[in-house]
Amino acid sequence: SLIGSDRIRAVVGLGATGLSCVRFLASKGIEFYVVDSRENPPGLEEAKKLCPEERIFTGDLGVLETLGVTELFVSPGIALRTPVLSRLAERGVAMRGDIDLFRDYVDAPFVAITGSNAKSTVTTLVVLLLQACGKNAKAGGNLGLPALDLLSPNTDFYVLELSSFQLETTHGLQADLACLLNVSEDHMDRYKDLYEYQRAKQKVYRGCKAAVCNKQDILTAPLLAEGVPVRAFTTKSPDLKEYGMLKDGDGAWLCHGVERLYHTSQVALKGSHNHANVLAALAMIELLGMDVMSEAVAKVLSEFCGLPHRCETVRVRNEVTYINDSKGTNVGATLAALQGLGSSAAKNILLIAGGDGKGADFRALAKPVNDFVRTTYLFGKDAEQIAEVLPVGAEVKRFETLDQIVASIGKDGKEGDIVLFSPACASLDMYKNYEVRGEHFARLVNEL
Ligand code: UMA
Ligand code: ADP
Repeated sequence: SLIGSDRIRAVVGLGATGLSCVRFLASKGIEFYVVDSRENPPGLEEAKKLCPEERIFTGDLGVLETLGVTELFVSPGIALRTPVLSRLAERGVAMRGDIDLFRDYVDAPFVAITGSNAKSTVTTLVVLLLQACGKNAKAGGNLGLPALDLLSPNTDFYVLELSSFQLETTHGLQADLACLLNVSEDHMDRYKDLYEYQRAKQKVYRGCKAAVCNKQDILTAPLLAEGVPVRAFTTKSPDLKEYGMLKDGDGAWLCHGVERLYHTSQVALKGSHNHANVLAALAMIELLGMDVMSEAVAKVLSEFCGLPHRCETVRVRNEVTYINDSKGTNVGATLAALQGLGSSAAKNILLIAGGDGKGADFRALAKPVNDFVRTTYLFGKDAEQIAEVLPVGAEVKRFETLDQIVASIGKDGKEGDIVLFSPACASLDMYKNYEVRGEHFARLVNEL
């Protein structure tokens, strides 16, 4: 357990996560050090109110080697490969995180959701569905509110969105329900290869009591003890117990086995990638004991049209539709957007991409660009890397800024076109975050 007085603890990092650990440990009367590599980390002032100043060290992580620490709570933004951390780990110092602490203290069932894409969308949908079913459910984690800050009495379910970084520092998560939505390359600047990244994601299933996985993505398949209930989802026709889609004369149905649950016209989220997301959420609430076919569930599905910056329609101008998918920060997300919106007959997508590629391999974009995109507009740090992999003969235009791109597209767009801003890259080379980038795009489009 945590209270062992023999341990010498340090919270590493003073962002949102570090601060939540500081608040939590202080509230339990547990002593700890705080260390951040930055001179002036965001949580410094608040931490000073909760921890004696002589226990706070900023500007360098090296001090950790002099404090005799035995247990660290490492923030997700810091790689465990950081030399001082890997030296300490080699000497047997425990590398834990806020989610490990949460797991030690949580006293209500909790759901853990991870994946390369769709985590926030599915986490939000699951919590809305549970609330509609009359449960007191709270969502957080990578979604924004740190997990420890969610803990409160009378909660029926905690629903956590977890990143691979957060999962790296968990030890036997034992979620009541675990879900790995999909695995495609992301954060390759922090991982050796896709398999190291997949291993971090797979930790979501450790010791879980029930699981949901993606039948169309073998990398999500769990290895579980016998008797642990598992539901798979697919956008094809499902086997018994699976969640999937059946197509007939009048469109497509979301199904559980042979049972038709909802027609796609009853679901506000659009695109086959989003239907997969809804199926995953339905599988999850079933395993949590909810009725998947009820008025309450139908109402949520008919109303939830997604989070901002995820394939969000910003404007239709001169019959050109402008879509903001600024949260498309990796290749997998942009692929899903192209496949979800594209038509090979029309080839009417004008794609805007580029930014910080985080070491990604962009080659998977070549085919959908060839099939669905008329012109690709590139900007940002890794624009050239994207240009290199696009099919020979593809029309590519390069710009310095998004302002120039939107101005140019305002002239290039023809009736029926879709302008898709789905960068396949992080925003950090030019923006504070993907939200600021998406708002910039929306503002430029609205000013056209
Ligand atoms: N940093 C330092 N030195 C330190 C500590 C941190 O330079 O000693 C830097 C990191 O390199 C990073 C930044 O500070 O650039 C923030 O790192 P952090 O670990 O302090 O971040 P938090 O503020 O605690 O926010 C984290 C998640 N951020 C990251 O994983 C980078 C938030 O997810 C999450 O909402 C929050 O915890 C609450 O759980 C954000 C995110 O971008 C949205 N996540 C990535 C993603 O979704 O792709 C994984
Ligand atoms: P995350 O929290 O994992 O980043 P989001 O719900 O914020 O997930 O969506 C991130 C990006 O992934 C958006 O660009 C969104 O359009 C795209 N996306 C949504 N659902 C899927 C899916 N099932 N597969 C691939 N990409 C998806």
